[in-house]
Amino acid sequence: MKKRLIGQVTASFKERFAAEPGYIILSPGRINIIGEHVDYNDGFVLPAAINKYVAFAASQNTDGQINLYAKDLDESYSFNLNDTLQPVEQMWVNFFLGVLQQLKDRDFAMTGFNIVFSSTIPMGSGLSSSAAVECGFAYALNKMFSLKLTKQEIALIGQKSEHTFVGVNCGIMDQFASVFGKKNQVIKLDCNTLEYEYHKADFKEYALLLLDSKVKHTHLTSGYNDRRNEVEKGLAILKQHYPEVKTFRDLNEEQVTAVKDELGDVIYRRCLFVVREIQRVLDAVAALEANDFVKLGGLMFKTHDGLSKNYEVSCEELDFLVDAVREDENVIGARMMGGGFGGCSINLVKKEAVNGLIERVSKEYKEKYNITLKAYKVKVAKGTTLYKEEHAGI
Ligand code: GAF
Repeated sequence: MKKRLIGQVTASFKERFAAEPGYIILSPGRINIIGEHVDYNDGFVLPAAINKYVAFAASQNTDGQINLYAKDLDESYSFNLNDTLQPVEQMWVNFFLGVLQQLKDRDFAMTGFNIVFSSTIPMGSGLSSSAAVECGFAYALNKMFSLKLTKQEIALIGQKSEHTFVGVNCGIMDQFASVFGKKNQVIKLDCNTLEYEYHKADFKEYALLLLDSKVKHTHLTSGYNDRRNEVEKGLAILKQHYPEVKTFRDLNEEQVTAVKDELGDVIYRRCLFVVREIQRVLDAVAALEANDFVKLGGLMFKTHDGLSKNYEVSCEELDFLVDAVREDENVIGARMMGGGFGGCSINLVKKEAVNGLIERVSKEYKEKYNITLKAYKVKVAKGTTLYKEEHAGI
């Protein structure tokens, strides 16, 4: 699949620009085992890059033009390097413009370039296709123009570009996972300090399975930014009561509950979720290290319930998908994954039961919602990489 994707962007690049691409870059989507909506709350997360990618074929040019071609959409966009950049209507273009603006702000020397890209990451499914585009593009520019950006800078540029040109105040998890992903390793990331460590993504007799509700979200129209505002308000109130507190990780459940009346029901429940979820990630890492997958799975179910009832970022279809596996003896953990309001659930399933489970849940889902479920058996893969480099001689 990876080879096919690369073959396709290469052929498309040659057809469009009558030359071999100088660079081929692969930038992966991500899963997250646990730690949802806590990256922007200074918590810990446990994501990993997966074997679904955005592939870029790229080369510098000499005429100062920037030519982008979205192969999957058959849409192109061209402009001059010296043009003033502003968000445009074609959303995919904004991922590129945002990154470029970040580099312009840093006064990096660049020339024009040509890019063709194509993706196997389903869009709007909570697998971070947008972060993969941002980071893959920043990575491509880094290589083409020898900008000497570190991996962390690439991730931060991706995040900032999402804030400024896409309008989603996302945390750092998606970009970090896409860039820092390692084969068969999950990343425990401290979103406050950006310190990270890898843990083996070996779930022994269990497989990771994603079930795509096919309910599409865009974080802009969803409540993502609203949630950020709510928890910010909550933290400000909590800090007045506990002056020693700097971030949510300094708080415990009892402290949050003691201020319940002042927080009000909604903000109280948001804050409660955050404090609990930060702790759950630490417990999950301990469970993973101890090969206690039943414990890990139990925490995933708890995360789902918190996201659904207290953080309110799930939706009926995702709740259905999680409930459909709750009592299944072959499934030890499941929850909605990513920003929410649609997208995928992530499931830990006995390897030999995966196909049967897909069949059963697909049937039930079709009956209930008349939607054809999609299932992805994902593997934990390497982060953004240069697949091929040939000096194009320009
Ligand atoms: C989205 C965001 F982009 C991430 O930063 C993160 O907040 C996630 O939702 C929820 O955990 O993917």
